[in-house]
Amino acid sequence: MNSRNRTSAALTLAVVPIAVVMSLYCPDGSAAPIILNPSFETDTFTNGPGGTVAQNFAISSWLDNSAIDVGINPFWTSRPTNPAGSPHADNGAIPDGDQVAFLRDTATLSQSIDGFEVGKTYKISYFENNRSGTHAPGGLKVSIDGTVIVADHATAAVGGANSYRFVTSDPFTATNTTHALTFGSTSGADKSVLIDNITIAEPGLVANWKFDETSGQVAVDSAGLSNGQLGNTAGVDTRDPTIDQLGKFGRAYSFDSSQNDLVALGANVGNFSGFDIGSITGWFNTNSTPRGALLSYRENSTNDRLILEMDVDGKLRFIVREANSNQTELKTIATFDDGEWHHMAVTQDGAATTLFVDGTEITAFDTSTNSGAWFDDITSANGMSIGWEGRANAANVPFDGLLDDFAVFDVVLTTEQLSNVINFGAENFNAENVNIIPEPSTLALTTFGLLGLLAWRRRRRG
Ligand SMILES: [Ca+2]
Ligand SMILES: [Ca+2]
Ligand SMILES: [Ca+2]
Repeated sequence: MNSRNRTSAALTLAVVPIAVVMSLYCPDGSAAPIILNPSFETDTFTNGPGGTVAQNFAISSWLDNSAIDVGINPFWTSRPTNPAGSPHADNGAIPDGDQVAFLRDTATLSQSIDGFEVGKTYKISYFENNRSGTHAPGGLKVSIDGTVIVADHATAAVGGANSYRFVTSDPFTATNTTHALTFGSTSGADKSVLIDNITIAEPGLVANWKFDETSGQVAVDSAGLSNGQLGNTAGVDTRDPTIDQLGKFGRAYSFDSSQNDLVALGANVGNFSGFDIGSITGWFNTNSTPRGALLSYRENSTNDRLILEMDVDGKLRFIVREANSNQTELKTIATFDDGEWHHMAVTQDGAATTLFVDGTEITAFDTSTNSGAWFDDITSANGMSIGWEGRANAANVPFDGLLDDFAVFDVVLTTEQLSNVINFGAENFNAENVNIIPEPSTLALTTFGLLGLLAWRRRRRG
């Protein structure tokens, strides 16, 4: 090896440590306040109908204003195998774990939550339902330090084994590091409201599938509640994507179109159905192009859908189709089936859709119908997946290649936020302190300089 070749080898080596150091130095961007016992799973009540201190004891980490009108259902003779009774939570599928909390008449349930960052904006999400029959509808409001963030509203029973309703609060700005979150039932007269699975988040990032798993069957949503399932079943099956692949950030999933690989998200449709603005982002890498869906949100029995896909000609396409008509269809002229990582982003501000590839706004299209349609325009949506389309008349539309760091936002990303998503990952979209990260060029010089010094020493020794 002559000295010129040695130099280029060192330069190639220098690239690898940069990626490693970058991931170590990436700011988290989410100093998260923590809600304790958020799903009411800590305690096991054995006395019915499940009230707190009059029948059992206080709910761990929560304060209430009543010994009997607040509690947990079901109560048990032997948890989790033998519920002795569940008179309050008498309908609906429990959203998370085995138990929910109930509030009756005009009860309150509060927790002082620590870890807020002053000046930063947050929102609360939770699931709600109501006792059935004459006990419905109840009323419920949610407040932070007395300021209402979910207005007083009726809480009808969902009935049967239906899902509880997913509720997201108005955003609020922290004025202290600690704030009191209070749920209050408002209807009185033996109306029981049911709540479960309370989460707190900075508004913006609704779902983030980082595809960093190295085992299991769950594509974890690290930002929200929309965990996905690998393949067609909860067990190992032929449609599971191959996980633990080298990704753009950490690991990635590899999708085999010949097996119709997918991440199934159908159980989470309700977490997206209300959005009329927002953004979708993700990385893809393909060099084999059957027509392949990146993200599909749809009505299974029709062709109505919101979809991001690679078309047969290697061009990226975004469609919102409702009432059997393409409300929006943006298809690039450029092709992206070159076996390289590309970043795609779609934003929707309520009037029009904007498509970005690798951070650059696409302005020239093969097709450019642009109505401003979004998730909420797909009525009766009941299917969702990554890597596969799944609508009624599609020949499967399976994606072939690698996908990484998919995310859905309920805000229109600013130029700076999109830049953060591309450079630091979707979870860091709000990163403000990115300048603490060493500049890649500086790192490259430092690393190259170190390797060059080592090479020089080796040469000296040799
Ligand atoms: Ca629970
Ligand atoms: Ca599976
Ligand atoms: Ca990843």
